[in-house]
Order: sequence, then structure tokens, then C-alpha cells
Amino acid sequence: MRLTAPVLGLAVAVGVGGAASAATVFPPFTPGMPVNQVLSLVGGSPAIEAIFLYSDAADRSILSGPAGALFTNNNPGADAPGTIKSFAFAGGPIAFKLENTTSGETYYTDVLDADGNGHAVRVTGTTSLATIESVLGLTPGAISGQPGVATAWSNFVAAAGSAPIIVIAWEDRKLNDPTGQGVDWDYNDLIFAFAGIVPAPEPASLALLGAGLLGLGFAARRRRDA
Ligand SMILES: [Ca+2]
Ligand SMILES: [Ca+2]
Repeated sequence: MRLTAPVLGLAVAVGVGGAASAATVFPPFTPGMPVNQVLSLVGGSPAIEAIFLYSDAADRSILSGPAGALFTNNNPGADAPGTIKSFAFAGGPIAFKLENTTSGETYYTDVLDADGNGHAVRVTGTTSLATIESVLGLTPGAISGQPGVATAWSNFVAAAGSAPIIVIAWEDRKLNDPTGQGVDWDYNDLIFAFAGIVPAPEPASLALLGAGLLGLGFAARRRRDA
């Protein structure tokens, strides 16, 4: 097909739109980054929707949430990318666990491994698969080009409505991996997304918020005293 100028213009506009969204990756891809992923549920959500987006892992892994196992990569019992599931959650802090059952290692979103390294990064602020691929260092189409995944993602985003979407991307190997396969810290071996979960405020943010409220209180008192 010969692309006409208007079609090219649309493609460029869509591309720019994706890149311009305020996607953030946290923490940055720094091996050994001693930051835990503190996540929290948006209040009032009766259930959390989850989607399996991508696997670049020959190992068998199981992702679990607070209600137990959610997704399995590789046989037996494997889920295909594009699979959507929901699970109930009462609220408050929430953590996810990735068990690499091939290597026997288990990683958590909120706990560092025995070497002091974190194994998950989160991406927020975008619903563009192209942007997610870009910020996670994947080739364009790596996620969206898988059979059925682009459609599943559209359905997932539509069902989420105004609920925020968070992407959790894992590094599934560790230093001195027992299977002898080295870690590369690319944080794209297994990728999932969830609707209705947000990063919990960090202690520094809470302290700032507290100081701000304190300041408001002082200001109000000064006005009353004046
Ligand atoms: Ca990796
Ligand atoms: Ca990888």
C-alpha cells in the first residue's frame, strides 16, 4: 500500500501523541536500585482487572497477587499474552509476587532480593502500548504485535474507564542465578498491567503533605489572631 500524505500525517500525529504522554518508569533501570515498589489500591474498586501483556522468558513463572496465582508463563497451565483476569481486593497496600519456578527464585514488588536488588519497575501515566514498549526498551510492536494483544488491551483500557492503569515489568533473573543464566537487568521479561492500582504516596511526599497542612493551619491561626 502506498501511504498518502494524510495517512502519513495521521501516523506521525499518533506517534507524537504516544511519545508525548507523561509516562514514567520507576525506579529507573539501575541494577541494585534499593527502592521498593509500594503500591496501593484506589479506594472503592470492587475488583482489580489484570492483563498479561508480554513475556520474554523461557523460564516458567507464576505471578501472584493477594488473591493467589494470577498468571502463569510457559507450561504447564500457561496463559497467553492478552489474557485478562480480575481479582477481588479489599484495599490498602498491595504487593505482587513473581515465582520463577525454573530457577526456584521468588521476587516481590515490595521486597528486595537477597542481593539487595529490586526486580520490578512500574510504568504509569500512559495507555499507549507504543509508549510502554518504548520506555521499557522493547522494539516497536513487541507487545502490540502479538496475536490478539492489541484488541485485548483496547478492551482492558475501555473497561478501566477512569481507573488509573499501572504496568509492572519484571526482571526474572538474579545475580548468581541458580540455573547459571545471567541477569541482564532489562526489566521486560514479564509484563503485566492492572487497573485501579496506584503507587502509594512515598514517605517523603507524605511528610511534605503534612508540612503543607501544618503550614495552612499556622496561616489560618495567624489570620484568626490578626
Ligand atoms: Ca532480563
Ligand atoms: Ca528480557
